[in-house]
This record gives sequence, structure tokens and C-alpha cells, in this order.
Amino acid sequence: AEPQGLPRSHILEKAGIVNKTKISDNGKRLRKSWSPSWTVLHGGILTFHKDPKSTPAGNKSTQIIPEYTVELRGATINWATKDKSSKKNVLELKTRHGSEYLMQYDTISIITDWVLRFWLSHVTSALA
Ligand code: I3S
Repeated sequence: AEPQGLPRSHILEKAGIVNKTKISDNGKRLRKSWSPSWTVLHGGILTFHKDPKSTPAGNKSTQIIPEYTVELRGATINWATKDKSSKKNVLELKTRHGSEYLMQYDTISIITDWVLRFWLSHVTSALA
């Protein structure tokens, strides 16, 4: 039976702008390249979209282009250590396949709200 109260989809969905960089791909270190990203959490999948400024001029009609999709199942989220970045409020997201992303925003409430959604997503999938 469906649980009562708030639909789970409501609390487990979120979208907003964060700064992001992918720092490793399946264990292979990548060169850091920060960019602002429209970031969407939906159905346990986090999608980082390309910075529209990085798409070639003349292609402005297609603004929202996915860049990375991250399955949160089996992933871990932590505050990044200082050696990972000199920026403030940096989260480190590690997938179960060993890819790593950093997410950052100067306003801490923006970042703590993402942490909360990740945590809720983990807890609800553990209960499912
Ligand atoms: O880990 P790093 O190499 O100190 O990261 C910095 C670089 O990605 C740098 O780009 P260039 O290598 O093109 O200079 C960025 O501009 C910096 O923001 C990176 O450091 P922070 O501490 O901001 O993540």
C-alpha cells in the first residue's frame, strides 16, 4: 500500500544551480574544471547540466544539456577535505563505481539543502 502523507517524490526532488567539477572517472583522476551547473535530483539520479556559456555560440536554443548523470544508490556524500579544494562549502560525491564530483556554493544553506535531499534519498531507499 502507498504510504500516507507527503509523496516521496516531493521531498526527493530538487533542482538548482551549484558549482561543480568532476575530479575522477571510475578511479582515474581528472583535471578539475569548475563550472556553474543547473543540477537536478529526480528518481535517485542526480543530473548536472552543462554551463550554457560553455556551449558554442549559435547553439543558444539548446541551453539545458545534461553533462553528467550520477546514480545515488551506493554513492557517498561528505564535506570535502581542504586538500580537495580551497573553496568553502564543498561537497564530495563518490559513486559506487569510483567516480568523484565536487559540488560547491558560497551560500551554505544551498549546499546543506542538497545534503538533506541526498540523506533523505539514502534513508528512503534503505527503507524501500
Ligand atoms: O586542485 P587545484 O588544481 O588547485 O584546482 C584549481 C584549478 O582547477 C584551477 O584551474 P587551473 O588549473 O586552470 O588554474 C581553478 O581555477 C581553481 O578554482 C581550482 O582550485 P579550487 O581550490 O578553487 O578548487
